[in-house]
Amino acid sequence: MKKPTALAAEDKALRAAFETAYERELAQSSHGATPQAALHAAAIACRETLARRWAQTQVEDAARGDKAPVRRVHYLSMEFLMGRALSNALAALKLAAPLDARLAEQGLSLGDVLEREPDAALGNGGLGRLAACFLDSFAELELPSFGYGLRYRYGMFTQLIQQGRQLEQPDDWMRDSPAWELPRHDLRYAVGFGGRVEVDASGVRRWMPADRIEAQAFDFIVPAHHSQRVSTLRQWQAMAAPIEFKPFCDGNYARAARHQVLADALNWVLYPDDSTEAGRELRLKQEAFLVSASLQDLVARHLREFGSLHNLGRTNAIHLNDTHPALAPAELMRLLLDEHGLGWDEAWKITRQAVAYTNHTLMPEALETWAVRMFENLLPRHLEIIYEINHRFLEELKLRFPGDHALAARVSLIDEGSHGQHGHGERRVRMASLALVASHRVNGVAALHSDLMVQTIFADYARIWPERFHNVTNGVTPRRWLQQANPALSTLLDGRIGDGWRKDLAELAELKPLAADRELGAEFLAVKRANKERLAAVIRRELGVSVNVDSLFDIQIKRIHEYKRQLLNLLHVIARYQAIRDNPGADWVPRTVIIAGKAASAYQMAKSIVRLAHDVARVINSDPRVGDRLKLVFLPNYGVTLAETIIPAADLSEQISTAGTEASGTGNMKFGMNGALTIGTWDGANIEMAEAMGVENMFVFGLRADAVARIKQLGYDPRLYVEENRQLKRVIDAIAAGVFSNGDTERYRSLVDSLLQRDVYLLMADFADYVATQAKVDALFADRAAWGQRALRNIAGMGPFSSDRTIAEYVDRVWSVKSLDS
Ligand code: NBG
Repeated sequence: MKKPTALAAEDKALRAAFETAYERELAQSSHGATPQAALHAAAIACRETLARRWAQTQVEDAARGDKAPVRRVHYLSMEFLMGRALSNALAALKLAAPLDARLAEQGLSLGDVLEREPDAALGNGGLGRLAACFLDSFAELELPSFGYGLRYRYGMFTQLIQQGRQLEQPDDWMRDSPAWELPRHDLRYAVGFGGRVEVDASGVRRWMPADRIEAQAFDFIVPAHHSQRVSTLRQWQAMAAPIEFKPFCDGNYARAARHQVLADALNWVLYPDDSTEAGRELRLKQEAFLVSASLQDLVARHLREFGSLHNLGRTNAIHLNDTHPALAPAELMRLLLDEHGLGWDEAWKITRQAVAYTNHTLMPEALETWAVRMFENLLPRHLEIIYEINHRFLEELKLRFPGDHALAARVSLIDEGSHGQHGHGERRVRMASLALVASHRVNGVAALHSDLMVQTIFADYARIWPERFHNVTNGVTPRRWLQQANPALSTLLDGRIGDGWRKDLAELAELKPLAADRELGAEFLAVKRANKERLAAVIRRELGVSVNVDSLFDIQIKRIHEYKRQLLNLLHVIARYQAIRDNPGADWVPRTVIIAGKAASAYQMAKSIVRLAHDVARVINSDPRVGDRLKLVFLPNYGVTLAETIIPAADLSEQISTAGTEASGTGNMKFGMNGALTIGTWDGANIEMAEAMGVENMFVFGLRADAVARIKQLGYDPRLYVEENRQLKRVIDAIAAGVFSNGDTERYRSLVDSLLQRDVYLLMADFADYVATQAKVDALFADRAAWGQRALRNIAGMGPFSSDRTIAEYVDRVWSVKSLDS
């Protein structure tokens, strides 16, 4: 802890920095400044302190030497979904109150200023947001670390809704973003593409790339909240070689600017999907660019600190966030062999010590593979190295499993193309296999997912190296998702159990004996109601729909995907709508169903679900017979910032994926710690949440993963469920008959057909139990005190779901030096 005088001094320094930011960087007086200018000035002022803390952190980390028990972590991720930065910085630096006061003198409000900051949405969903939560915990746990990513010019697309349909627009987030980053002009590395491999007289192989693009580092600093430590997000920017002068003089500008275009493309866009061939090549280039620049940076730092590479694997961890950066082991081998002259065995030993891999989904299409042909064109030396790794791996396998050619074909780093999802007889490099072969540890992100991972997609590898596989359940940072998103609840908690939970979330357990306290229950419900009012105002502003804040706020927010079953949610809404119309006089518990999420631009079924949500909403919300007994709203352009408003206002959290499909979920945790009850399947981290809070405190429904597998094996016929259930049949018939599409019976034909004929995610099988469980939700909600008590029990059980606990486990099981010897 700092002494109060030191704090006051820093505080004063920051106020002064705020003033000088106006003068020197914005060249204006603070008098009459706009909220936009104040945002920039505040960011610059914070950045000054953050930069000082960054330098100090590096000094401390470098002083640890090579006897430190924990290695420096290099977290490689194609995605970081950071959201806004100012409110987090102000909270960490304890500057919100002074800045608020200072802004008031200018006639500005802090809230207004914060609202101007665009989200840094450099990620698609859970995987990217997890990486951002991890950076927060890296700082909080004082872990020597670097997050490495790409500095995308355009983030996750902006979702517009036009006549109920999703339209994608570029997300030009940098335009109004304040200057958080520190450009590192001295940190530049050349990354090669294409060309050929030459062998010199002594047999040394050397890659002669056709193109070289420079990567320059831009650092974004993430502060700890309980110390002066920071963590770093280092993002790479491709810098073009100078224009080609000759073509320029000849008037051939396109030719002269060739390098510029090549470099720019690398940073253009975060891929929402990889469904086009052109996109795939660029995507592989982006991955190679991230991996190469990051590892060159690591090696350079290591040599600066130790002068030799032999201890690189014992002092550095390289963590692969899913398969996207799986090229890393090949690139590290290349650097060690070709650039630094190590022999194969030593280089491989170092690589295996350093690399670890987290898998984030069982969806087989997410395991990237690249056509050998494309690989050869872009990364010929890496392909050679991958062949050699594979050769040695398969030789070893022959000794252990003699004669098992089928096993060898299945686990080989090269898919020979005779079968497999891409077919066409084309040979492909299996990136997940490369990650598995090269890693000393591999983990899934929740207990069920880690089990299924070794039983299904990685079963062969788990048989070869059972000791490599383990589980680390996800978590989220309570600083952003509870403290900042829900200040009123945080204050309430502080008053009852002290503020230690902000550092150690396990302290939430102290709430358990207080859960039955009626006064606390009432105060909790009052906080919830105020948060619902805030969300209701957003809904009114965005959609012009008024919702009843005393209705049950039933919320599903996440990427739109068939396995997440937003469609099951809609089927329940339609069933409820039909029941209300049948019997408007019954004692309905009023509900507001809120959905938000983006569909991948090429994912037609997901887009159709978005459209159905809008069609159903239009019909229900304008039906006078329904009134506020039921409303459905779809909030556009879901992202981190919108989530920060939605989650604290939730009564009910929908976590309804088909059991065995959602690797973990992290939204489920954010809702739980904000006192929403969960209706969920026995899937992902829902299971561990239920166990932590007591399963009687969650609304669990649906088939379990083993039953899902069994039904599929026996031959699942969704039509049987529809024929048997009149309520379900009526819902499906209404969609098919065009009740929600102005009589258009074509609009949802393929959606209905897919439900009736395949229903891959078993909506029909789970519908009845889902609806019955929703009735239990209604019954509890009608008893306000009982609901409040249940919500408090949920919060009390959320202690284990802090990303601080997750990172402590990674340190213990993966990143500590001792993990190398076990
Ligand atoms: C997602 C899973 C989630 C999980 C996050 C973080 C991908 C590929 N996977 O269930 O779908 O919570 O990763 O681990 O985004």
